[in-house]
Amino acid sequence: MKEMTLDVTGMTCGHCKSSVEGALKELDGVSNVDVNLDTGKVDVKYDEAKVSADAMREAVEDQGYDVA
Ligand SMILES: [Cu+2]
Repeated sequence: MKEMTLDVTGMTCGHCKSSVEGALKELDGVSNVDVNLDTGKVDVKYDEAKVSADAMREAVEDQGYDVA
């Protein structure tokens, strides 16, 4: 299990938070998502054998947010 932090911009409210959380949790291999709205930091625990950092980035971008 690996951990990484995504820097997400454009999240402003609880709805944004749940969109991002939901999109990441839907990915096979992602086991935990922790979104901090104030900082835009999204901590993700994931299985690197099942999901790549790029796939997670894309999932967030598909929701309309930017990942640094
Ligand atoms: Cu929002």
